[in-house]
Amino acid sequence: MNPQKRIDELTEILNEANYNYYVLDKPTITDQEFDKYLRELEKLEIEYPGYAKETSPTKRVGGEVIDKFNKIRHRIPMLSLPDVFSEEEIIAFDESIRKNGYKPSYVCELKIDGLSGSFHYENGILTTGATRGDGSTGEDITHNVKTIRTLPLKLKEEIDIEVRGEIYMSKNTLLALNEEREKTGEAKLQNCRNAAAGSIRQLDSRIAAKRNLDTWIYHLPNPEDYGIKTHYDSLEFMKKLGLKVNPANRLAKNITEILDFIHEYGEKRGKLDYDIDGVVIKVNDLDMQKSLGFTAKYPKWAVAYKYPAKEVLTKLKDIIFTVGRTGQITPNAILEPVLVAGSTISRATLHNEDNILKKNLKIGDIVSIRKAGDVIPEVVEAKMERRTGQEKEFKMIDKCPMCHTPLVKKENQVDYFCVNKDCPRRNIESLIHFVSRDAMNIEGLGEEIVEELYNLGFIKRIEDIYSLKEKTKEIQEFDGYGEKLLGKIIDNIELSKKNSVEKLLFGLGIKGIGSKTAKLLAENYNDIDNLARSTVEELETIKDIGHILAVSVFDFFNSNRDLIANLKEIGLNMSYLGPRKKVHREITGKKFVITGTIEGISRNEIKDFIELNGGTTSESVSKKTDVVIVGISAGSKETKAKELNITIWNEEKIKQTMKEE
Ligand code: 0OW
Repeated sequence: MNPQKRIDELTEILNEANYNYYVLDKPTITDQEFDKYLRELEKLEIEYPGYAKETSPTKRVGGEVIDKFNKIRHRIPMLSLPDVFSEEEIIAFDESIRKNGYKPSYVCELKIDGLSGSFHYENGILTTGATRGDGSTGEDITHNVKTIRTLPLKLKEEIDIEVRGEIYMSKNTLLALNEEREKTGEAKLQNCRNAAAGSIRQLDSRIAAKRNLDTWIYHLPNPEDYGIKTHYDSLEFMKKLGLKVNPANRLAKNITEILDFIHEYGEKRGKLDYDIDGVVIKVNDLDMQKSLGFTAKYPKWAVAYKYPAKEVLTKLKDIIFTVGRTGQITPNAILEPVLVAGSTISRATLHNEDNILKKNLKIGDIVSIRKAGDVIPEVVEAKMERRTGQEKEFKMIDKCPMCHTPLVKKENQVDYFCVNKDCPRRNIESLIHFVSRDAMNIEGLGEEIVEELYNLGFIKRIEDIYSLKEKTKEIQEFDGYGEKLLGKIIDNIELSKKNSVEKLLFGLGIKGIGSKTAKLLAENYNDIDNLARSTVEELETIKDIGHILAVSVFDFFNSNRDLIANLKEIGLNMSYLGPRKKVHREITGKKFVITGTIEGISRNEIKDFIELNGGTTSESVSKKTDVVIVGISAGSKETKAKELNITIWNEEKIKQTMKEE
């Protein structure tokens, strides 16, 4: 018997059997036959390891253990979806498309509640699997993706393709896993989504292989490369390749059909063997998608309708106050623990005093809780009819719960603040923010550890984080700080020095600067010295940076020169390492008017491009106009531009400029 030939044969038989069993749910051979073939193949692969194929089904059981996740950049960003919660918002979405003169039909898809993944095939062979991450950079999870039995290791065609879909865990799998964990005394997995996320991020693929993960494939990032014209056709195309595409997907030619689909699955979803948290509505025509374009985060041609969250009742046991890094005081509800949409809730923010008074909440009330947007728990209202008279009135505190400084409430603002710059709580929160995932991302330095190291005096200010390594001996004297744990934290602290500068900018907690704006500043200034030297006026020319943010950045750098110098001295990277965004200086701060049509580029695309580069557009030509972009059949605006001696850009100039990314 020729072992290579037999190995190829068995691989083919078993992969085909897997496809029929897991993807089509139509088994073609019995489990016994499958096991017999699998055992024969495993034996042959051990005897002739060189003959084992990349697509061997023996990879499904895992075996590869990695020590960390490598980063993978997505060639085409993996976007998220804007959430809508009502029929009116769906109608508004449809209108926003029709107002461009389009007559859209849609595809409705169940919104699978898992985590999105990108799957690359080369010559029909599965080569890479990655998480979405922040949309541009994800984590390499190939070793675990190969254990997902419904994701073919080999497509039915030998083509290069990237497909995207949701990795999820079925309800039945969660149940079975939790029964197992009950026996072994492990904590139960809260819900399918977290269970899937935790499983796919296992370093040991043998563990992932036991979690019976599943997928639904729902997106082809570059359909035009395969001559595909509609989203529905791209789904059919992927199905033909052997990928698992949800049979519930449905064309909808108008709002009524969209709403019918939403109502139908609002009823059916409890019976599905997987969690859905809504319905995804996508424009079907791909040319229409292309001309509608994107915002920085979302496509303009799709929305996710979210089913209303379920409400549950529980007892409001107490109201406690936390102090944020800005000093903001937040009242929090301490609740009798209760299960809401798959997770146990025991706390919820009450936002501010006004919200509590408006809802007339009293300590001891029975309150209704729901998870807005399926993530943040919200206290909806007190059940007045459940009152016994034992409830306690709520009274706002007037001193900081940590340092007892009298609280300050600014004119017509709702929030109270602790204004003591040395308030321990504020410093601890600032340090927690600095090490957090979207900031310096120092894994292992969790909130409790930061708080404890602060209280033990090892960390008082940001710079102290970077001298912890010299204090390892002293810290180890305290229990809970074993050599291994501390070693990992120290390594991650050193690693954080290599972060791209936007993570430091966000970590510094500059008032009003979130992670997105921090990235914008990093892209535009490249390194922190340029940013520290910038004037308010110059900062204001950046799109989305208004006067208040410009002043906040300017003031921060003028009052934190020592901190920046110290961090530089310590060796933190101070420059932007992401993909360089070419800034078109000839656009920044200039006023444009577009007249006529530019072949192949929509007016919206030109407007977005100009605004992204710090320019503005208006409809009428005046002495204040800097440039008039003239397309085909331009009208009086071109004449006026010539009279006013205003710079004119023709079609070739604007196309050339937009190409220089
Ligand atoms: N969760 C889903 C789902 C879907 C993507 C591709 C273009 C824009 C979003 O079922 N059916 N279709 C898409 O289309 N995305 C989905 O999930 C998204 C991915 C990232 C955040 C959401 O989970």
